[in-house]
Parts: sequence; structure tokens; C-alpha cells
Amino acid sequence: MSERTLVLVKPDGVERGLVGEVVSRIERKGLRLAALELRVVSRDLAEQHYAEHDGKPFFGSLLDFITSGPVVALVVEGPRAIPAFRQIAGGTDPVEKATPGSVRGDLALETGSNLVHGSDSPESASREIKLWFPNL
Ligand code: DAT
Ligand code: MG
Repeated sequence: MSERTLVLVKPDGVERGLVGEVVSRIERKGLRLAALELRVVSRDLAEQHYAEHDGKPFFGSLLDFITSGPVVALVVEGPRAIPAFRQIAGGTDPVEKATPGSVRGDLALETGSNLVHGSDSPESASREIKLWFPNL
């Protein structure tokens, strides 16, 4: 059964020219692109996207970071797309938690700038896809 997940190539990934790298890994895994768009992120969208982290010590710097430059937003679909992309992304901390072979494990150094976002559950995916692509 197919499912959909919301993926972001964050501002560090766009700035470093890694959009193709991330899209390539998604496609080579066998997942499909249902939407792809370069977007400037408003403070309001950033706050809604990361609402679950409101109140945490890193919330302010997280919003600053995700609004610091354009992102590429994608809807990715396929069987088990949500965990499949989380595996492609790797763990949140690119050094301690992300395995070699993952985007973060291979290409990122810091938790604050870890290149990609992927929805973490069907509920999150549904909420995030509505937020980023209300017409999809
Ligand atoms: P993930 O992006 O792996 O789903 P998350 O949802 O827990 O991780 O956190 C969202 C983002 O917030 C994460 O990609 C980077 C940042 N972040 C999380 N924990 C952090 C921390 N302890 N210090 C700084 N930034 C953090
Ligand atoms: Mg998360």
C-alpha cells in the first residue's frame, strides 16, 4: 500500500547544491515524486511546520534556520514512504545518530543544519502535506 510523506531540502541543502543528491537518493530507492517546489518559508509557515517543538530551547534558532533561505519541498510517495525516507535521511544528529549511507550521516555535521526533513508518522505526514501543498 502506498503512502505519502513531506520532505524538505532545508536551506543548507539548497545552498550547498545538494537538491539533486537528495532527489537522486529518493528516486534510486524507488520512491516517486508527487510534488516538488522551491519555496521561501515565512515565519508563520515555519512556526506551524515545527509546532511540536514550540517551547523547546532550540525553537527560535530552528525557525531562524528554516527561514534563512529557500527550501525545496517535496511530496514523496510509495510503499512505506514515511519510514523509507527517514532511513534515507538518517538520525537527527548527523554524527551521533545518523548511519553512514544516509544523507545526514554522509553529508552533514551539525544537528542544527542537518539538510533534510521528513515526516515522522502518518499523522505528521497528513498534517504537513496539507500545510505545504493545500491544493494537492
Ligand atoms: P528530525 O528532523 O530528525 O525529525 P526533530 O523533529 O526532533 O528531528 O527536530 C526537528 C529539527 O530541529 C531537527 O532536524 C534539528 C533541530 N533540532 C532537534 N533537536 C535539536 C537540538 N537538541 N539542538 C538543536 N537543534 C535541534
Ligand atoms: Mg521531526
